[in-house]
Amino acid sequence: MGFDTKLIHAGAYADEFGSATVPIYQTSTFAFKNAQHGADLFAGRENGYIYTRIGNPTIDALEKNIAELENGFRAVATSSGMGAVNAVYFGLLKSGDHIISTNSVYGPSRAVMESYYANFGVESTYIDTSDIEKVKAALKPNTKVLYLETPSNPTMLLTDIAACAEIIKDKGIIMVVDNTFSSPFLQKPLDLGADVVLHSVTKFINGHADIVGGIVVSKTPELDAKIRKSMIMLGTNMDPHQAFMVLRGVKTLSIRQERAEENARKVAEYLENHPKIEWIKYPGLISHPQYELAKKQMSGFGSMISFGLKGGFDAGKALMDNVHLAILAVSLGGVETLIQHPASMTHAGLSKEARLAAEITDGLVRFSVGIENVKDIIDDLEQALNKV
Ligand code: LCS
Repeated sequence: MGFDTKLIHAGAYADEFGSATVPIYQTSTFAFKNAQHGADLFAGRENGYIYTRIGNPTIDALEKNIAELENGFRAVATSSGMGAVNAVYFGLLKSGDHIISTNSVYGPSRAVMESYYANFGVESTYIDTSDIEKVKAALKPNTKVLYLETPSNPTMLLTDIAACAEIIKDKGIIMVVDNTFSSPFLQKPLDLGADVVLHSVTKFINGHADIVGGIVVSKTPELDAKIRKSMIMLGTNMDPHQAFMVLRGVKTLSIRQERAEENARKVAEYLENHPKIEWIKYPGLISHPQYELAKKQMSGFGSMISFGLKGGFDAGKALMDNVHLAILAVSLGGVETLIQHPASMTHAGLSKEARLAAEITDGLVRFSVGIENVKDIIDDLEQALNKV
C-alpha cells in the first residue's frame, strides 16, 4: 500500500458490525472465557486482551497503523511523548550504560536523563550530533544508545541518520530517533538505519492540538518486547479514547503536512527578506547550513521555522504581544499556526549562558506554520513586526 492509503487503512480493525472506523473500547479489563483461557493469555499461548495497560483493540489499531507508516515491526503507544521517551530509556538502559544524545533535544528528554537516570548510574554525553566527528569522538566501550532528534527543537539542526548508523555498525549500539518534528510523512529513520523511532503524537501525527500522546516504533520483535514491557511497568500506556483521536487525526497527515509546508516556504521567504529579522533557520531555504542533508534525508522540509529578531529579547516579547492569528502557545505541528519565544517562555528557567550554549538566543522565535490561508499568516506577522 502507498503511504496515503496506509494512513487511512493500516491497522484497520474489523468488528462484528462492520464499523468503518475503529470503535473506542473504553474498558479497563477483558473477561476470560474460562480459567484455561485466562491461563493461556497470561502464558502467551493465546493472543487476546487481558487489561488495558497491557493492550486494548483501539490502541492496538493505532500501534499497527503507525508501525506501518514507519516501516517498523511493531509499535507501543504511550500516554505522552515523554511517556515514550521514558519507556525507551527505562527499557534500553541500565546502571553503567552510556547514552550519547543531541545537545538540543527537547528539554525534558535531556533533563530527565541528567537529573533522574543519572541517579541510577546511567552516564550521558550531550553533543552537537550534526557534527559527525563529535559523534565518533563521544563513543565509549559502554555506549548502549545513540539518541538523536532531527530536526532538533527549536534550533532546527539536522543530524545525518545514515552516517550515524554507519559509525555505530557492529558495535551493539541501539540508535533511537525522535521523529516528532518530521513525522513519517517526511522522514523514515528506520529505513536510514535507526533501530527505534519515537514520537510525541501530540504534534503532527494527531495534528489537531486536542490530545497529548506518544508512540515508540521498533525495527525488531526483541526491541518491541523490551519497550512494551517497560511501558507496562512504568504505566505510561495510552488510553483508548486518546488512541481513537489519534487514529482520526493521522488519516489526514499527508494533506495537512503538504499544505503546512507550502505555507511554511512562503512564510520563510517572507521572513528571510524582512529587515527586522537577523537570521532564519528553515531546512527548505538554501541558506540553511544543512539544506543538502535535508534534501537527502527528508522527503520535504516541513513547517517548523525558527528565526532571530534583531531587537533581541524585548523584540521577541513585543512580537508575542502583537500577533493576532498565530496562537501564542507551546506545542507544534497542528493545523493552527503557533508562535512562542523560548527565551521568555520554555527556556526562561535556564541561565543566559546555558541558553546560549544550547543556541537559544534572546531574539529566537519558534514558529509552527499551520494550514490557514498563507496570506493571513503573513499579514499577521507583517502587522506584528511593524510594532516591534
Ligand atoms: N519530543 C519532542 C521533539 C517534543 O517536541 C516533545 C514535546 C516531546 C518529545 C514530548 O512530548 P509530550 O510529552 O509533550 O507529548 N514538545 C513540546 C514543545 O515543543 N512545546 O511543548 C511541548
